[in-house]
Amino acid sequence: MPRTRILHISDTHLGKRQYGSDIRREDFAKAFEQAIEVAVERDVDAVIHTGDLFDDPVPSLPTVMRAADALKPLEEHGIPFYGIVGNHERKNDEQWLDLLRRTSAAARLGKEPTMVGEVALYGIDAVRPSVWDNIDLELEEPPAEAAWTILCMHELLTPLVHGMGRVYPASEVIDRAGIDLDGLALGDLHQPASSVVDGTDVWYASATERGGKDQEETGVVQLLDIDNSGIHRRQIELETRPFAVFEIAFGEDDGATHARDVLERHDLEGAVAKIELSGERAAVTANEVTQMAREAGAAVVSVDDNRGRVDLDVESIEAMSLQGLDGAIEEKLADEDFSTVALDVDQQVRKADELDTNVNRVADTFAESLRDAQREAFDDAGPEETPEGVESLEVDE
Ligand SMILES: [Mn+2]
Repeated sequence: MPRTRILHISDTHLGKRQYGSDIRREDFAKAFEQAIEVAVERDVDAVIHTGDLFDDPVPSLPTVMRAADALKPLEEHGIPFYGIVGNHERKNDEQWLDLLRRTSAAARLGKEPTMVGEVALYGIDAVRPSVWDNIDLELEEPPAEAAWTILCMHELLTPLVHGMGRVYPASEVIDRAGIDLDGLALGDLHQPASSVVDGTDVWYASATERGGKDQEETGVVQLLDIDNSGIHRRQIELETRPFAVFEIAFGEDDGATHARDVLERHDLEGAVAKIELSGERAAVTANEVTQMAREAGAAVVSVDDNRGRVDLDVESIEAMSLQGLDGAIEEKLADEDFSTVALDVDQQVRKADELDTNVNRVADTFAESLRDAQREAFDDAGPEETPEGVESLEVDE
């Protein structure tokens, strides 16, 4: 078969004003533009984007226009851009990707194959957790000329991801797809990861920019080189803004001088400075630290002031039987008229032992459930909606 090259990018989160910063919004746009440049320079046969093109279900007009502009070089070079819809940008009916599709800048992948050379590409948009068990994931058979098959999804799957809220086994996806899958190209995890599951190559592309201080391996894209011998993947790094993530611990007598000393030990020039203040409440404010970091050259500064936190008396809580504690909470909850979403959030917070390590992820999931519930209640739910009609709101086939 002829060689086919596909650039896999994901989680570009266009429009994200990280830490409330316009500079960061610009960084996210630039990372996407760089990824497109890579596609043009390497003259790939297609680009696949596995979701969260936009950070928000309602991106601003300038953000949408910037995305359309960024895609122009692909059009000029005849390189198709194929996408699926991620959980961040998902709307109930038409998607932003549909708008870009109308300008012929982009196309959506679906359960029917899209051929690039002899590679059959498929895509399934991010699935709402509430319909995961029942949704049809079965793909159409590939045509006879297809030598390889790749499915694009935006989900957190084991064994590549653990303990991050709702995760599903990759083996289940491969099984439910119902065809012989050679590759499962994934988005949603903001770091690269790969594995082989039941003979299928499974991998995450990573985000193109760093979405949080704990995402250390972002800013990369994956170049897929597909020939007779299989799907070969090469990671290409983008140039992204450096992060300086550190803590300033204050003792009782520490003040501005101490803060300055710690700041001096880090290279902040042009960086995103993500600083945690810990220890004693001292005679220097978070604002002053922000100012100092700016003076030291940081382009973007975000300070978490965690000084003077009172630790919970764990022993006295443990002394109360946990069973009794849960029982007491259930009793109180039963007295209140909470929505199912609220109760679901409560349940998950109380039973999640992974909360400590993945607060952001869990918060993300909650934000998503809340948004979904909000939309079901107020938005463009449409006439076909029934009380259990979540399925009717599901993405296009
Ligand atoms: Mn994402």
